[in-house]
Amino acid sequence: MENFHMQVDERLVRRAQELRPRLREMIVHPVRLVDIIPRDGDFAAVPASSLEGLEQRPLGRGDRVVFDFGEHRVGYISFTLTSSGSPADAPAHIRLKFGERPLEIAEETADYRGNISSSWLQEEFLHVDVLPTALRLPRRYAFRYMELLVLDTSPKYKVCVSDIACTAVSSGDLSAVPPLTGVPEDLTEIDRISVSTLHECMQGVFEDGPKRDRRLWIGDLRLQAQIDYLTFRNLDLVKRCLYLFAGLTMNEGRVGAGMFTEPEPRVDDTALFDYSLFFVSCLYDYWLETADEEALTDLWPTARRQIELALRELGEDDVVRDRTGWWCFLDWGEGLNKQAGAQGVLIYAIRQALLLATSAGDTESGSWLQEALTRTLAGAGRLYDEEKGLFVSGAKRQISWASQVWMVLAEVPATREERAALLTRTFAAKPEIPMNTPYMVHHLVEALILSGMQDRALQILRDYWGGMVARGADTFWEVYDPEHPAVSPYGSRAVNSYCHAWSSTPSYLIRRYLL
Ligand code: RAM
Repeated sequence: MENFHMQVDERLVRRAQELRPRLREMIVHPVRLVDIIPRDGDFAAVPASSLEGLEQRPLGRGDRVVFDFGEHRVGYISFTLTSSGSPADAPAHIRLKFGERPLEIAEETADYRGNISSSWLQEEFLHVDVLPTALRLPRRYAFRYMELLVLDTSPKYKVCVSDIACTAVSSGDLSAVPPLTGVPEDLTEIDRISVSTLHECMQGVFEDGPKRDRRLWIGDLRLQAQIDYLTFRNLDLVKRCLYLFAGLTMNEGRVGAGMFTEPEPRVDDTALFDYSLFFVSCLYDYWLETADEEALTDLWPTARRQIELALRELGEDDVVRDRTGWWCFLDWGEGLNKQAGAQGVLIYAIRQALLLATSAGDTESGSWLQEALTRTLAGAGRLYDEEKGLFVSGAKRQISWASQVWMVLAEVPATREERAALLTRTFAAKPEIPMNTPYMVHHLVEALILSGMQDRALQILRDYWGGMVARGADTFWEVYDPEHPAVSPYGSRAVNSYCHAWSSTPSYLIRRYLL
């Protein structure tokens, strides 16, 4: 972003840093060796030779072994490399590759044609001069599978690998998660995988994905916090993230879409219309959950500011002005027009801000927020196509899931029955723009539940997340389209994140609404 500057509120940042969590460590070992084989347009791991005796098995140029750690891990790898044969007369050159799923091991790095950095591919090249050597890799990896490929030794010696371990880290305590009882088996499994997904993303902050982007995004935070309240209840981690976003804002006090934490916290220079407004939502949810007066007092001004800034984006007709470029998120996917969805998110946030204003005793804001609600609801009405019975977005009057779902979540149709009818018409209309992420499907499921369409919601949850389970998910994925399993917003599925917090919402949906 041009002319970006960061506004710092030292006191809030200090408070965020006081809330920095202690990471729990656990030493884990591989459970078996596997081979990766192609299967149905994807890849699968099948058992290979035994792990036993590996430390005596010499590996020379071109030899490879793939370790399976049994489940998804986030952590630091260590192992010992020894020589076998003559003394090591040349360095050992090895490559390690990590995959959350088998396909990341199978896909050749040289073939990568994605549109984000290839540095996200989890790979490490090592020259080891002295053997034996105990190695500990400095980078943190997110993986279940680790491939070790010997690029070269020398004609006179080979290497043996032993003591392979991973120091797995998370700030989540799995033993604190209340067990689910009396729930059908498939939902229990979906819940278990959701909890694992969130666990792996709970680090120094709520990361979106521990493989990529390994950072705090506010759209992801909103959902992570909602799940956390019903599972880990790591309330201080939510509070820390809120204080980071409020302590480090962009120009004019705008909450940024994302946050880096190392070496020092700093806000990313990306702003997204919906993500900034989600600061209000995060605070609203946190306040309802904790009644934490300190947080409300400290953070309400930042929340209020997001609404003020968003209202500036309204046109004369009280509709959010449509824009080009990456100005609002809602979902990944080609061609999605964001205008109507943005209007929905704005109304959703204004309603929450009204409660926060009352709780904070800010009566003056209460009255302009009330007026803003009336205006934006009237604006939303202008996006409604009477003939089609659906909301349209942008100059081309696009019909998408995102637009209808956000209008429902914002309670634009005034009654539950009207909201249900809108969703029913949407199914019938089969919008040309599909949903591409578990993030968007989550919002559809929640919209259905809140409109009294529980059965349909449950069916989608079972089919969609169950589809990932059927495809071998240990943790839930950033993107998933059952029709197109190789889909990626980045031009290569090798850089997709396969442990993505915004996909772990079934735990929230099941525990909050379906029990
Ligand atoms: C991607 C990540 C993240 C999301 C943003 C908008 O980089 O998947 O989770 O919030 O986009």
